[in-house]
Amino acid sequence: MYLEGRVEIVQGDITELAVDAVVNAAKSSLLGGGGVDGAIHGAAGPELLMECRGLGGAQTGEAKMTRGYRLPANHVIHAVGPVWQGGAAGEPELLASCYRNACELVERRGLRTVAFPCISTGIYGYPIEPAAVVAQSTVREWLLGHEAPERVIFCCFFSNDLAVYERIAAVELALDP
Ligand code: AR6
Repeated sequence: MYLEGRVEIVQGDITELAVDAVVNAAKSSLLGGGGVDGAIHGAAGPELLMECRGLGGAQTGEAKMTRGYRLPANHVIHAVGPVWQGGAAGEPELLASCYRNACELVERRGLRTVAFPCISTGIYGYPIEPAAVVAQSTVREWLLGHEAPERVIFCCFFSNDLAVYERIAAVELALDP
């Protein structure tokens, strides 16, 4: 934990977290897929897809919110991460936009807690280390300027991802005011 307990890193299945919003690593159509997207749709039930059909998709870096249906989380924020193309195609900025836009939705909708998966680091191929740096530095910068979210959980599915996140968190902790 760092930033006075506002940032927490856990290992687990994001579909089990009882938070105000879980973030989904979606594709542009916002109509479901594999990975965490498939897990979230599977756990939320078919009503989630019905609501997603009305969203009209999203651009890479954008985020849109739905209800959480059968998830313990009240809402799902569908964020579209970039496909990794080597790192020189604007991927870091697009990935940072996902985290910022999700935090902005949390703030605008008056929510308090949000959990993020490691967006883009599965099927979209973004290497975990640079993705974790973008995730944590972007969220830190947002939290320093805003009261919401009160708490951000980074939910790592794999133990290797957790180890990378913890290592980067140690650097972030050293930056605490
Ligand atoms: N809880 C937490 N994290 C998970 C879970 C889970 N239940 N399942 C997987 N992850 P990915 P992307 C982690 O591939 O790379 C979909 O088809 C996984 O280990 O889900 O952004 C979409 O529709 C990895 O760390 O998303 C898009 O087409 C992270 O979630 C595309 O995949 C993200 O991996 C998006 O690819």
